[in-house]
Order: sequence, then structure tokens, then C-alpha cells
Amino acid sequence: MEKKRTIASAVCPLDCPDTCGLKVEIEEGKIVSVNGDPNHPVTKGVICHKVRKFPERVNHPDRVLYPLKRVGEKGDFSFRRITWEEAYGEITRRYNDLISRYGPESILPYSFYGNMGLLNSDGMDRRFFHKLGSSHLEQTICNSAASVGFRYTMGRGVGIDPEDTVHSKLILIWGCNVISTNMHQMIYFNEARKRGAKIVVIDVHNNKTAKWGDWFVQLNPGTDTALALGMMHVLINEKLVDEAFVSKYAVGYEELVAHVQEYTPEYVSRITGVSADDIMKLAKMYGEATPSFIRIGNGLQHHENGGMMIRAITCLPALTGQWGVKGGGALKGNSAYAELNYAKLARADLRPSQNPRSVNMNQIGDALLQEELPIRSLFVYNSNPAQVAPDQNKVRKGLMREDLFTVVHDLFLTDTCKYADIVLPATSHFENTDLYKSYWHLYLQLQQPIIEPMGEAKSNFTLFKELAEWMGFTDDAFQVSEQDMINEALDSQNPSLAGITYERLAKEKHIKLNVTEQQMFPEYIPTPSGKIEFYSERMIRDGYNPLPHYEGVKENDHYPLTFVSGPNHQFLNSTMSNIKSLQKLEKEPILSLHPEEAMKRGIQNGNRVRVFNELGEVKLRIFVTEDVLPGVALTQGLWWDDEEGERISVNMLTPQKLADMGGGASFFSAKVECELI
Ligand SMILES: Nc1nc2c(c(=O)[nH]1)N[C@H]1C(S)=C(S)[C@@H](COP(=O)(O)OP(=O)(O)OC[C@H]3O[C@@H](n4cnc5c(=O)[nH]c(N)nc54)[C@H](O)[C@@H]3O)O[C@H]1N2
Ligand SMILES: Nc1nc2c(c(=O)[nH]1)N[C@H]1C(S)=C(S)[C@@H](COP(=O)(O)OP(=O)(O)OC[C@H]3O[C@@H](n4cnc5c(=O)[nH]c(N)nc54)[C@H](O)[C@@H]3O)O[C@H]1N2
Ligand code: SF4
Ligand SMILES: [Mo]
Repeated sequence: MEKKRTIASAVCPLDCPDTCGLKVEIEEGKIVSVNGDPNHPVTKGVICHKVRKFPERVNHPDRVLYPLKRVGEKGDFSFRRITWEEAYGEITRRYNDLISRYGPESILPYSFYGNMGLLNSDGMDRRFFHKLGSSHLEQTICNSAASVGFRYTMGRGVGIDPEDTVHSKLILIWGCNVISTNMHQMIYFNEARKRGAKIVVIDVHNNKTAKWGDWFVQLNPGTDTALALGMMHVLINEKLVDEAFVSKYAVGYEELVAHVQEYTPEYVSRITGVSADDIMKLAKMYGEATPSFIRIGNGLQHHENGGMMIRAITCLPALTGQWGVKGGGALKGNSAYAELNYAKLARADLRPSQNPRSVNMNQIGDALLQEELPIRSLFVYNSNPAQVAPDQNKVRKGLMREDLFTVVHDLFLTDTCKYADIVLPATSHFENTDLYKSYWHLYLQLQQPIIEPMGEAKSNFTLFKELAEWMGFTDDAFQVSEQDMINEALDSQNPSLAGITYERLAKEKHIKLNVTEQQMFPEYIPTPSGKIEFYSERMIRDGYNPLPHYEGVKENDHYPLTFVSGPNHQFLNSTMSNIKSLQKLEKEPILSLHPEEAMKRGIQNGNRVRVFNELGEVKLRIFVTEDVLPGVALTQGLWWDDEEGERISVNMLTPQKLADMGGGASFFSAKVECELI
């Protein structure tokens, strides 16, 4: 007899800008296939290959289905099954003991966006740790430097509606590997191209996106501020500035004009490696096109000087008056349009102290090893710090501390679980109720459970709600259902959310935010001056140069190669890197090196090399290629460690040094050397 199949709607929960609508086939309570939802207005039934493999992830034999307690040494992966009562009992006992002896700030949550659902990443978990009075984690690993840099110029972290980019006539893809990391933007770019748009890719790597573009402008890592200033120099001196726009909507133009004079194409060429002719050509092309659009990526700001890069690039659309022209402007992220009521969602008011000890997640290695006010317990969820955080030697040394009580909630035994005292099983998002916004398109979406929780897995929401009860927290904040919490989050003064309710979301699945022109640039520019700030008094107060200003990444004589270690096509950060079918496509982590650099070191294509610096070493296979410039060593993908200990996180080599703004990460400013094994 044929088994009955049903089709249910879902949302992709991954930390990817696209936040696709999904259609999921279920047979006898089991997910058998995942496809795109053809009715989703932006993602239009198309999804990436990795999420097509979600059935392999959800039904994986390695899924953690029961709570586990460590029985061997840390680092050994030896656990025994326990009950939830035992797990909650142990956590409660240890927490009460730590709180009475050292205070609640001896406990630190460590989380990011393994699941982008609002309730499971910014909801019940927040309420729990606020009430507990734990230390605060600064969630800076992804885009903080860029967000701050963007806001200095524009006042707010939003851009244009990506659906409008079909109207663009010139598209600059600036430090964004769109084909891999924001594939639905390609649908719009392809349409724009059909209508005559030219596409320029500005990157350090001749990657899939660069090869697809019409013109690839390749520059030295960390030099984008100089390139943007060089473009401004040409725009201003060639009279390609929209003066009417600038005088109406911007401040600091005169200071900018004087400032950019030194950034001649010849000077900028020496910094960036882009020829003076190409700088001239790029700037003129940009100055003459309208509507022109810049897709600003996240990768380029993972540098020591990343905040200023975004601050500088963001000045360009203002100079040529592109904001307000349909299809013109820029987009780095659109999160702020869907600003929910975070006060109600996260309930920071539950905190006993409003000024808790604060830890930057990019420096978790140092934080775990600090002797003063040591962190005595770490609660990890939605994240895999033993892969994704910089300076892994320190991170893992910290995690190995016998006196650190570590709890990890995940779907799998990740590398972080290796160091856990207690591992708790997490549901997949298909088993939960949650609200999703996108940081790119403008739709809100609701996920409702479409399968039963597997094994004894619990969502983050349920886990922290129950743990609150075990801790004796009786506040109303812990008595709510998922639906209540979504209604609290939607109960906001934000006009974009007007009329959006749980009931409507349940019925319609996706609802477009009500973003009016009055909320968009250039009508609404919430900088201190109310205008786009080429010159920023606020930056002076914060200790920066008030103008976009180039400062290079620090050189290192011992380690001459800049190690750029971004994401790959088939994994999502370290999520999905344990899925065999996807590993097969990615084959193995490789290091791209220019022929000149390879020759200098006697290295040939396919050789294995030791890549090292003062922080550690990893072994990688070499790909000799002109896709990267001399001076660059590039790898893609965050692969889990292998059992033999041969393959280990590339973050062994990345520094904890913070970027210039927002406490951001500086992964891509790592310096390394490599040699044949
Ligand atoms: N397939 C896939 N998709 C993903 C992810 C994933 O892991 N896999 N991760 C998701 C997440 S969390 C994020 S934050 C985004 C990140 O996605 P993107 O915003 O695309 O960022 P990256 O891929 O890190 O880097 C983008 C590009 O910046 C380039 N780059 C590095 N240094 C410089 C520089 O100094 N200047 C310039 N101009 N370019 C530079 C890199 O070569 C790369 O091509 O993708 C999301 N989507
Ligand atoms: N070298 C280098 N390092 C990087 C980057 C880079 O480009 N290069 N990118 C950085 C960036 S941009 C980012 S955003 C970070 C990402 O860092 P993380 O947010 O840590 O991302 P993942 O590695 O995907 O780990 C997410 C984990 O959450 C788990 N998870 C998923 N859903 C749930 C759930 O509902 N509940 C619980 N409890 N767990 C769940 C997944 O199984 C997975 O193990 O990495 C950063 N690290
Ligand atoms: S990872 Fe991105 S592109 Fe793939 S299904 Fe999820 S949201 Fe869509
Ligand atoms: Mo990210």
C-alpha cells in the first residue's frame, strides 16, 4: 500500500539573508523532502542545495536525542544517557552553588544564530539569563563592525528593498559572495542584467560570483576604504556628484572634498593593487549610472579596519544621489525594518543588575582563561564556538578547564560538545513554533511545528522555560506560550509591523512589512544631523576620524600571507558540515595560493601544506591559482575536526583582535606562512 504523504509549509531557519519559504513533504511523521515554496514572493520556490539535504540532517542517525552527561575526560566525547530531570537537577544544583559562592555573573551564555527564530534566539533564552543575572555576551561575531560603520553615515541599518534591484542599471557587488551566500539576490540581478544592467564584483577572490559578473575588480585585502576614497576623488573632481541631492540630504561635503584630494587614482592604486585606469573607469561608470546599487557584503568587514570600510563605501550612493531612485542605493542588511518589541521579547528588565559583566564573543578564548572573576559556567546554544570563534587554541584550552561547568544544547555532538559536562538534545526548527524575519527581504514568516519533537529533544524555548521553573523563577515572563510571545514581540510602535498578527501569519505564512517611503532613505535619516553624514561629529566623540579615512591592516614580517577564511557554498558556517552528501561536494578544505607564492615556497598544486602563525597551525591541500593575488592565502568553509586530528578548525589561525568598530571580528586579517609538509 502506498504511504500517505502530506505537504507542509515551513521557513528556512539558517543564518542566511534569504530566509526562504519551504514546502516540506512528510510521510508517516518523517520529513522526506524539502523544496522551495513557489508562493513565496521573493524566494519563489527556489532553494539552495544544502537545504534540500535537510532530510539528511533532521533524520540523521547522529542526532542527539537524549540528555547526556560526561563520563570521561573533557575532549573525549564520552557520555552516558541521563533523564531531563537529572539534567535539570544537575544544572540547577550547580547554578545555585555558583551563584551563592561567586554570584550569577560567573555564568555566561554563549549563543548565536544557528536558528534565526526570534523565540529561540532572542526570546525565552534571554528572559532566563536576564532573570538569572548572568554575564552578558556581546554578539559581535558576524556583522557588528559593518553595522556601526553603516550607521555613522546613514543613521540606521537598512537599505533598499531587494525586490527593487531589478531596476538597477549598474550593480556593484562589494565583498559579497552572492552566488553562495545570498542566492536569491541573483534572481533579481539576472533580471536587472536582462534589462541592461552591468555587474561589477569587487573582491579579493575570483570566486563564483566574480566569474559571473561582467567585470571583476580585484583588490588587496583590507584596502576597500582606499578604493572608495579613490572613487570619491574621481567623482568629485570629474563633477559627477549630484550636488542638489548632496546639499539637500547630506552634511560635510566641503570637508570631504578637501579630504579626498590626496586619494588620487595613482595613490589608491599603490594601496589597493587596482590600476589607476581601472579606478578611474570604475568611478566614472558609477558616477554616470543611475539607478546604481551596491550590495555590501559581510566578508569584507571581517578585517581589523572593517567598520571604516563600510562607513566609506556607504558615502558613495549619497554622492551620486541614488537614495530614493527606485533600484538605486545600497543594501548591507535590512534587519532594522522589522524591529520587533525587544523590550517585551527579551525582558532585560528582569535583570537584578542592569550593568552585568560583559564578554565579547570574539574574545571567548581570553575570557575563559582570565583569572580575575573567572567564568565558571558556559551555556552554549545556537552556536559552535569550538569551530567558529577565533584563536581556537585558547578557546579549547578554556573549554578544557576542569572547573568550567559547560552545558551545550544542540542537535549534534559538535566539536563544542566534546568539552561539555552536559549535552542537551535540541529539536530542529521543523518541530517548533517561531517567528522569522529576514536581514535581506522584507517579509515576516511564521513556522509552526510540522513534525513531532524527535526523541526527547526540546526547543530552546521549552528548555529555558522549564529550566526557569527548576530555578524557581515564578515571573509571568516564564508562563507564556509561543503564541503569546510572538504577540508580545509584534506589539510594537514600529509602523512596519502595523496590522501583522499571529493569526494573520498563521493564515498567510508570509507578510510583507509595511515599509513606507517615509521610513526609507533619504526621507528618514536618523543620524544626529538628520542628514547623511560625510563628516560625523559623533565619530569624533567616539574617538574616530570624522571623515572616511584609510588605515591599512597591520603587516607582519614573519607571516606575510593574509589568510582569508570565509564560508563555503555547501555549508552554513559550521552547520551542515557533518552532512556526508555535502562534504562530498566540497571534497576537502583547500588553500588557494597564487603561483608566485607557491613557487617561492616550492609548493605545487595538490601538495599538502602546514599553514601556521604564532597562534597555531592547520594542514590544508594547496590549489595553485591566479584567482587570488600574491600575498593572499584563501580557504573556504568551516569544517568540523576529523577523528584522526588531521583536519582542525581554520580558526586555529585567526586572531581575537577586535575590528575598529562595534567590537567586530577580524578573522580575515589573520597573517600566516605556509610550508610543504
Ligand atoms: N553557503 C553559505 N551561505 C551563507 C553562509 C555560509 O556559511 N554558507 N553564511 C551566512 C552568514 S552567517 C553570513 S555573515 C553571510 C556571509 O556572506 P558574505 O556577505 O558573502 O561574506 P563572505 O562570504 O564572508 O565574504 C564575502 C566576500 O568577501 C571577500 N573578501 C574578503 N576580504 C575582502 C576585502 O578586504 N575586500 C573585499 N572587497 N572583499 C573581501 C571574500 O573573498 C568573499 O568573496 O553568508 C550567509 N550565507
Ligand atoms: N574563520 C571564520 N570564522 C567565522 C566566519 C568566517 O567567515 N570565517 N564567519 C563568522 C560568522 S559571520 C558567523 S555568523 C559565525 C557563525 O557561528 P555559529 O552561529 O556558531 O554558527 P554554526 O557554526 O552554524 O553553529 C550553529 C549551531 O547551532 C546549532 N543549532 C541549530 N538550530 C538550533 C536550535 O534550534 N537550538 C540549539 N540549541 N542549537 C541549534 C547547529 O546545529 C550548530 O551546531 O561564525 C563566524 N566564524
Ligand atoms: S540557506 Fe538560504 S538559500 Fe538556502 S534555503 Fe535557507 S534561506 Fe534559502
Ligand atoms: Mo554571519
